[in-house]
Amino acid sequence: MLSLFNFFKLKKKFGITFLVSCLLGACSSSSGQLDNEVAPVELKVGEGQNNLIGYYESAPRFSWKVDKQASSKFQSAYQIQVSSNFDETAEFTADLWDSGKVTSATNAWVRYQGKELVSRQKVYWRVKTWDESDKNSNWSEVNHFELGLLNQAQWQGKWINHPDTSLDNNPSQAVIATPQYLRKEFKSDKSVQQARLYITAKGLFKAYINGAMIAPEDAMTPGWTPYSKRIETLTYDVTDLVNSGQNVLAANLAGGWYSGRVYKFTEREHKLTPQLLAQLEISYADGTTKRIVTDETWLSTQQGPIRFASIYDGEKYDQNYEIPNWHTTNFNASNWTRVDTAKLDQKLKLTPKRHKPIRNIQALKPVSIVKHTGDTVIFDFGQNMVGVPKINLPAVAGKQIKIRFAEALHKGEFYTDNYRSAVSTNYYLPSTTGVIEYQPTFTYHGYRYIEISGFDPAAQPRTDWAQALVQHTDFKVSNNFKSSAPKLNQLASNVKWGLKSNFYDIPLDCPQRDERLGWTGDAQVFASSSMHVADVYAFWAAWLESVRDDQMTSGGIPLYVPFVDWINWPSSGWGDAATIIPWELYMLTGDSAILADNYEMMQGWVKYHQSQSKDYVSSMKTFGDWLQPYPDETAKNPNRGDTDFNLISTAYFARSVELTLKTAKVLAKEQDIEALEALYQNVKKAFRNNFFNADLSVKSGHATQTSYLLALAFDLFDAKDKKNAQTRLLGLIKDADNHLRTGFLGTPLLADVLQEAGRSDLVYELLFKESYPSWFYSINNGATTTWERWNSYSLEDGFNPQGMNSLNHYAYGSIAEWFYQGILGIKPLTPGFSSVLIEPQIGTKLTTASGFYDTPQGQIYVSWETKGKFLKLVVKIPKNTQAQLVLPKHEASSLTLMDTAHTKFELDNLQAGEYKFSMKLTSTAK
Ligand code: RAM
Repeated sequence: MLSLFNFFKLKKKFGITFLVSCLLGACSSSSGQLDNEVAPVELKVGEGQNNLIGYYESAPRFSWKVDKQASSKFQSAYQIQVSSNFDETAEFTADLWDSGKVTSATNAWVRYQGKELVSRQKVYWRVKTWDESDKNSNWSEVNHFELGLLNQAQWQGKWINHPDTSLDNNPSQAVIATPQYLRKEFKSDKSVQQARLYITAKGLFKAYINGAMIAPEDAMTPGWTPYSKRIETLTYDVTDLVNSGQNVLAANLAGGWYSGRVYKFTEREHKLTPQLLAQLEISYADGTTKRIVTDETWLSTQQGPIRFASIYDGEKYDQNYEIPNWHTTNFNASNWTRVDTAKLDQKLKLTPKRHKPIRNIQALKPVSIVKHTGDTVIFDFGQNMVGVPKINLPAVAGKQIKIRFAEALHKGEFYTDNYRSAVSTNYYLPSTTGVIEYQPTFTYHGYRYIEISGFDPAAQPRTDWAQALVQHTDFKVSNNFKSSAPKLNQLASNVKWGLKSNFYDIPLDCPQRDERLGWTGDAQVFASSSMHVADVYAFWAAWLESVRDDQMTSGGIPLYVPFVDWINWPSSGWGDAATIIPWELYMLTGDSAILADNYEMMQGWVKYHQSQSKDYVSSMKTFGDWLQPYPDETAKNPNRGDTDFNLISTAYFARSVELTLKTAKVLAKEQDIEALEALYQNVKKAFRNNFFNADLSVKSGHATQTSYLLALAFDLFDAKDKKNAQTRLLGLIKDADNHLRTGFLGTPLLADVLQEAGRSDLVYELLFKESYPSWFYSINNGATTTWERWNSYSLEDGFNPQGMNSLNHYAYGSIAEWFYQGILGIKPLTPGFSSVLIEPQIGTKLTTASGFYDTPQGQIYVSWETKGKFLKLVVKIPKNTQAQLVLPKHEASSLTLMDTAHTKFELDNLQAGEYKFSMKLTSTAK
């Protein structure tokens, strides 16, 4: 048999590949014949959507995958065809675009180049590919999407609201905070072919046609964008809801983020008028159309059962105010009031929602009843999470039911201090005695426990009285990491719950207290980890559009986006989200559109950095290494940690310039490259000389782990200084008894920097530390999510007395990236993982680890198991991917692949297939 080594030496890319893989036992075709019947699969548009209506992009990007079943390994060409109609029985006609055969291995983010697509347009597309031997596949199945209303010009209606809430009528804040009920009757006599509802609100809406709630699982639509600049619109297929004859289009409307308390952080007031905008378009079989829009003919009332709604404070529901059938034709609305209207503001962009809305994703049952006294009961859901409760329990007429929330109990007591001023309480006033069912509509809560009081005291509480409807932006969360260590698995779960809890239309810092804002720093440190755990590319791309909307003319990026008037100065490490997130998304997806869309913002942020610096040293204001443990308590604001602020700001200045430079190169912005390159070198030099002495000791302030982590992670020292910097960092960790001493900015850098220094063993040690400050410390104290502080809570001492103390903050979940890129060792070598490095970090703390990462080409799977010094490793590579495998140090003679002994491997060109290795390690911990 030819040795594997010789096969790999044959560098001719295609042709030989198939043979090599068969030898490795990984080929799928037993006959050795290439099977080209298999068509491309998983067709997606934009950032990963399929078969959707209300799409936002007029020049979409197309992505697909080579099917696992295909016997080929690589794609060598593709052809995309796009049509304006589709009939399964007829030939596919590519009347919009036919790319023709394009020689390219690219299988993702291919930009549409056909005829202009317009609002409402239906688009059908399919793709076929050619493999390494130029054999073509079948055509894929046809995927379709339909565009939403792309701009204001297509909106015929007006904003409407109950007149009492119009600012001209000087409404009280209570009036503004009272949800509105809106309705419009209309006739539809002909046979309906299709009906679409385009709808949005300044505030939050829930829509109905003929009494049927549209998309009952959607929550808090349209979501949160910088409302004065851009509001997202939803498109619903309501074809089946329109009746022949009389119909009613109706909606509830509340202030939400638009006019609720979030608007003015420090004030409770509801100050702006919530308004609805809707357009129902019915197409009839005879080719005619009908349009129902929000206008002065709509009727309204504020005398409905939802008496009050606020994101922070909760909802009040009064059954006495229920209006049976208000959203059906079986209703007399003669005492309702005509709405006020307002014309569309041409400067306000109305754009189709870019990603799926928040939805009720799962329902949790209480795991126990913690306490029951009289008419009060506390349920424990066993998991800190976000959403609304759904209650079903016996009530007594006139006796108010109160529902409170808490993230934790302390010594059996319900703890709400850390919600600060957020009242986060729901009230339900029953009008009749009997079982009531209720779930709030226009608020949400971050909690693990609920306390319900005021139920029928004669009844014995049961766990089926309450469910927790878990809400987050609808995306897939993967179950993709497992190890032999239960606490590590718990940490992986905590990170996921932290993500689910705070990816609530936008990335929030926390979901429970009177804050819940899109803090840019938190987002910056967690974005990459989140991409490993969930399908959140669309989520991030959409939020970045809001960041662009909110960028200041100075180039400054607000501390949180959407911006609300509270703290108004840009911070280094926070505003750098503008450069770091686009770049990281690009590395993980390979989609250069995310760079093109954000390049101007990146440049603006670099300019802002420049404006805050002198001689390339930045003195931009900063929150510093936020919440670093054991800070110098004598400092002005110990929450900002001990690392020199200018050191931090200059390090981020360099980082942002570097990423903008890299982006300029990818986008071939030749005119910018030279200046950015020069700027980068100057900032780097200034960083080295201003903050570090010749021997690399820190010049001023404290020498912290983070000062060296920033320098090493951002590659700000010359090669000759690197070793010394690593030694100093290791020394500081040792001085801390091998504990981390890092806050929000330093923590996400730890694992990579230590791995690069050859000290993955130390990453494991930090990861497995049980004592404060560490991840497992929180788990030992009952954490089911990641906390804001390393010491937010302890079983013994209870809550950290600091006011700012959330038990559901995702920032420290940034460590999760290392589960995939370190423990499993899956790292992109090229943007989008078409070329990938697999270098698992085997550690003695674990005996098994397994998981996967979903790349645009398919799933990369790694699993390993140690028994003493023996290691078994399984690697699965998807199609159209080339992997470079770096094995841990092992005895050469012990190595087997597919149970066959081999002495020599060249593993830098593994291609699609499954590979099983075993070996005897020379040392078990790297
Ligand atoms: C807190 C937020 C956030 C952090 C800022 C600096 O109020 O919760 O996590 O980024 O402060």
